Amino acid sequence: MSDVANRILVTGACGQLGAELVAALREKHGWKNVIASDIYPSTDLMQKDGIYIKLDVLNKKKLSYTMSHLGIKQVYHLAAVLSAKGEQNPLPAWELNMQGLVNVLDVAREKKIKRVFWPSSIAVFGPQSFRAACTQNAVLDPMTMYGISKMAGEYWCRYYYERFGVDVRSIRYPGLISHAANPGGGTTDYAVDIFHAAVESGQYECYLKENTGLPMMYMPDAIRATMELMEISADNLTIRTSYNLAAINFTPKELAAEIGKHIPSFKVLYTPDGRQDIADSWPSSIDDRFARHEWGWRPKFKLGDMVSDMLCHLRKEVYA
Ligand code: AKB
Repeated sequence: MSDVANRILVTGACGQLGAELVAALREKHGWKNVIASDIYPSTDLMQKDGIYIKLDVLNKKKLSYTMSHLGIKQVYHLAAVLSAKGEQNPLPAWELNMQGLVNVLDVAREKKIKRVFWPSSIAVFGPQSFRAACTQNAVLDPMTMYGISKMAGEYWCRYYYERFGVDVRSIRYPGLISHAANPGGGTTDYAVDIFHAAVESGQYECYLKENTGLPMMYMPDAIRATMELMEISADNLTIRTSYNLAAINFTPKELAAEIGKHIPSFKVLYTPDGRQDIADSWPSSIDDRFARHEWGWRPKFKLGDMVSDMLCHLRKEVYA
């Protein structure tokens, strides 16, 4: 495949998933072929390993021009507002999450883009879905604007695939944990914040109750899953809404205990806030058998591996 045939655009590249996905895609496809974009002005940091452009996905004209001008063949459309932030301002969250996706899908149709990736979330589930081992085809019952936009987005993706043949692929991510980039505005963010607090101050005030179990995943697994899904032949795939994906399930108490094995004096105080209601509406674990059967998905990181690796990286940064 020529360089141009591989040219990729990543929207929302400055977010938690984007920052690491851009690096992994550049490693695989070459720095010239992966264009990072977000709404922020360019900085040296964003440009240091490749091309960065300021791009608002709500500006369809500029999106369309960018795709033609740069010869884009694949898009990873990550720009979105997450669950907790979306509840503070539901209408702008709907606008970005929904219109942004529709713009990307429609430009992909016009420009005959080869493949599109779009992240969905466990937030599509809710009180009427299964609480444990929530299945692929469980009822979708989102309680947040973020979840509503992800549910609607899944059907937009399937519509563009069925109606126009746009090869769009999607994963319902659980909470993502990473040492390289911070999440912003999610309900599962505590599972990242807790590590920074453990290393920096030895104590953490958690906004969820200690026994709130949620599905989570370490970023290297999430990146690998994303790239595996985008590389598999379309013939293997039967789900054109979004694939359930699972790795590790734990409560704040279990995570704190695992961190305590490395930092015995670590203390956590539990003071639940509005995010508790969101967490309570989500499943505590996910059944991902379709991803396993259709594209061979297997997570590598268990709770203990993830905690050791996170602490090792964060300690290096703090004591560098
Ligand atoms: C959030 O908490 O909003 C996200 C998600 C589960 O999609 N991390």
